[in-house]
Amino acid sequence: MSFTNCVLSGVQPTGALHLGNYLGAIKNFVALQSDYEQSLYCVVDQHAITVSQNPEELRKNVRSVAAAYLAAGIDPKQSAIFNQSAVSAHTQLAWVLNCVARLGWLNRMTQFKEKAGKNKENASIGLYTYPILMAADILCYKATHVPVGADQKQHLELARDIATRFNLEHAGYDFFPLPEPLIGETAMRIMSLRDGTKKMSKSDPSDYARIHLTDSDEDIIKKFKKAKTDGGEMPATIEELEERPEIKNLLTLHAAMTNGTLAKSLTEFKSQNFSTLKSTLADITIEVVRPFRIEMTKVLEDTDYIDTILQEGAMKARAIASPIVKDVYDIMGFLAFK
Ligand code: AQP
Repeated sequence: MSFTNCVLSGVQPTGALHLGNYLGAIKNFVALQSDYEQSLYCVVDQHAITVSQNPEELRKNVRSVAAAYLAAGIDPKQSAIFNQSAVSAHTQLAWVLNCVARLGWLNRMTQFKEKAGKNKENASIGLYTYPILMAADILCYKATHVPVGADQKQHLELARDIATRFNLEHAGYDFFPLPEPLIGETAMRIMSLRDGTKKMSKSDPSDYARIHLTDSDEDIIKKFKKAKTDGGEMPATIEELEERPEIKNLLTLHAAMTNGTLAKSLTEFKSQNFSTLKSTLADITIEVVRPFRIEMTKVLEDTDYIDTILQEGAMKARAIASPIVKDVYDIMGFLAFK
């Protein structure tokens, strides 16, 4: 079973989700689910273990991401919601793709360099080969479209390179479609509230760097009050924003949450001071986060319900991926016995 158009994406269960995850990815997941023949939203628990995880925390975080999907409005009847490790096709295909991809391609991945930092020798091999597993996540469903934040664009390009090489050198025809990234224009990269040059991230040690999707109204107000700005005046032009990363980030957040543009937000706040921008942002964010928080708290009370959704999602996903992986194995020359 394959589809003319199929959307797939995933979120790592590595901690409490933040506004960057929502505006850069999950918000689009909801909008896209009715536009595609099939939509698959995965909790990528196997990606999570590329860095050390506490098993109890991991189990909790998997349910928490599933609850976030549901709270955001992903409909489990329309979309498959599942955890990656429950569908063995991902890792089965990943091995084949490991042998298709070239070392030079992987060496160019900037996220590994950022995440491994100076201690590269001590990083897990999983962290290095993560983009291959990500290619398998997409290709094992022959997914055609992948909504992601800008940080994942390079990995998507790698998935396309791997698919192209497999098609040319192994299948001899367009077996895999080349997946298209769907990157929102405004919220493609939300930055830390403490440092406008760093991505807003779950693993940032400072809670003040991000707004969690479960933050209380008071926390949101406090975090925006403390958000870093610079000593200057509000910039007058978009060009000036390039040298002012913290202000650009606050205006980007405003644009993303009001469904506007950076230029429109800049015009609105051009003659205002930073504290007006921050308090307006806090009010808007509260309106976005509050309903989400209420719904997520409700969903999380019923873990049996979440587990049922994940099990049913995995069954749907397996039914799509198993025949595709079977075909790949056949193309590679593996003998299959009943
Ligand atoms: N700051 C961001 N701005 C826009 N989009 C973002 N995404 C993540 N951060 C931002 C998008 O959210 C989706 C899920 O991301 P992920 O959890 O799978 O991995 P990540 O990109 O590594 O996110 P984090 O928060 O930085 O997690 P940690 O700290 O665990 O590495 C992706 O589509 C991503 O683009």
